[in-house]
Amino acid sequence: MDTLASTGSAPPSGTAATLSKRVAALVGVLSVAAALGAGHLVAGFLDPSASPFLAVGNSAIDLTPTWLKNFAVENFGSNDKLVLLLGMAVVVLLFAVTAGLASRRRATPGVVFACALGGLGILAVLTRPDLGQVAVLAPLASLVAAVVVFRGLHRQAMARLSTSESEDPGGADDSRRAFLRTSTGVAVGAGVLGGLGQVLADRVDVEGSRAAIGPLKAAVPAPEIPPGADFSAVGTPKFITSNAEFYRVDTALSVPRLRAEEWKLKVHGMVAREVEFSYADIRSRPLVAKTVTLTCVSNEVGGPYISTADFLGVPLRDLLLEAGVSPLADEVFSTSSDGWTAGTPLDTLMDPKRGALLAIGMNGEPLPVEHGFPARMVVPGLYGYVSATKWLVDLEVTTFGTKTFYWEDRGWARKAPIKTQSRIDVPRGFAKVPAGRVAVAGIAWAQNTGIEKVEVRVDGGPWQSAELSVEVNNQTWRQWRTFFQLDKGSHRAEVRATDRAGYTQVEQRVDPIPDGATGWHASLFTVD
Ligand SMILES: Nc1nc2c(c(=O)[nH]1)N[C@H]1C(S)=C(S)[C@@H](COP(=O)(O)O)O[C@H]1N2
Ligand SMILES: [Mo]
Repeated sequence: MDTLASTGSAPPSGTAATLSKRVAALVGVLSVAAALGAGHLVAGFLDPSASPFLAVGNSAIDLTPTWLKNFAVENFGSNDKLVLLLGMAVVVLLFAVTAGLASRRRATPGVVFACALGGLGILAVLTRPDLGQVAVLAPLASLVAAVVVFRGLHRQAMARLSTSESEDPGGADDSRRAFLRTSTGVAVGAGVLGGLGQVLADRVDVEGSRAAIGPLKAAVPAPEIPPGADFSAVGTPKFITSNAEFYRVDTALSVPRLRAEEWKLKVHGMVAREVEFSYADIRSRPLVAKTVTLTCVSNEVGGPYISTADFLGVPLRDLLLEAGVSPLADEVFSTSSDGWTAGTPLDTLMDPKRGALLAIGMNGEPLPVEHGFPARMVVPGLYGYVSATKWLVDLEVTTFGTKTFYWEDRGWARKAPIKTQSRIDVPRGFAKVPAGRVAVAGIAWAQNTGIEKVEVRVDGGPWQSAELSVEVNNQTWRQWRTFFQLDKGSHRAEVRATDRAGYTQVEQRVDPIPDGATGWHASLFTVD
């Protein structure tokens, strides 16, 4: 059966009709727009992350080689996802234009392109850990829309050509108008479908659920932050990072939307009995508040991925005790609603002094959506990628190596305690400061061990002990400041911290991968 548009609307014999580049490209672009719109609509019904564009983006994130991911995080920071989406949009646009240009005579190449793009979406959806089989309907809808629209528009464009070459000028106008009408219709339709899909995707009213929670009260409040806990007056961060300023690192292209009302946490695996907790179960327990500094393993020396908050929740230890963990187990494998995973040493979670939390509150509010609403893990002293699972839905008690977790699969260490580190916040690199007594200040951290001493030197001179801020607890950062009398010119300050275990930071720089950066932070600045 040959139903190709080009044969169905063959030009007058003798002339091989060829679409103009502009029209051909337009046919390609409109078909892809229709495909994205249709896929987004179907995904809106099924699962927003089944939208082919998002699914392909998420797969791209998971498949990105580690060096490229690090490059993206380093250079674009929290904008890395925006950059990815824009990059994908450009690639898709180029793809669409190419598909159109390849089909100036016959529709077949474009149909092949459409099938390839649809196939990519299907593959992406099928391999997402968080999507069921039905979700494949979304990229399937895209594929069908792409093929139907491409062939339809192509046929009309060809018809327009053949009539314009015929002797009937009225017919040429009619077919030009018809093509214009269809193109406009497709463009508007794609927008409407996509918009509807977005409305459907947003119908999970997560902000409503969050707002309905009301005040969360701590049975065991965190001690007040004492005066003198930070040196923000000279330019270090405030001791508590506001929720809006708290660093954010995750692989989620669209933030998971979970409602507290439907949320459940399952604890299973090597346990005496499987248990399941609802949000109401958790919040009706005595809630414990704790001030903790979270740190990302990807943080470069001097980097920004460190913040401190008051977290509120229940000890993970209690939940694990209720399930009854096997003495043979040594790992808790946690999974988020979007299929991200982490592996945490069981003994760390069972240590009452460590006080790891299933957190539902952050700085006096329910967890913000981007920080894991309704519930996440907070484990003092471990980098986030092995412990701080957001949008947590599943805890499996198991042994290390039985399954491998997200970043372990990508070359990062299986175990990752936070390394003792320090950072100079003032003077910032390349800052200009007035001559005289110059404040050098910043932060240091050695979660779960505590900071003993911070030393600073300028221009390779003698190390000078800095004044330390009032300690809040050993699971948070400690701030420091000191002063130097400096002449005009450029200067270089360096810092090194010593923790309570007696370890002093070494100068040698090591990259974040596989288990965290080391090295002294230095700041080059000018006095004038
Ligand atoms: N579901 C999920 N949880 C996650 C991640 C993620 O990608 N997905 N990233 C982890 C990493 S690497 C870090 S450093 C912390 C960051 O938590 P924050 O974004 O609240 O600062 O979350 C952890 N929890
Ligand atoms: Mo991280």
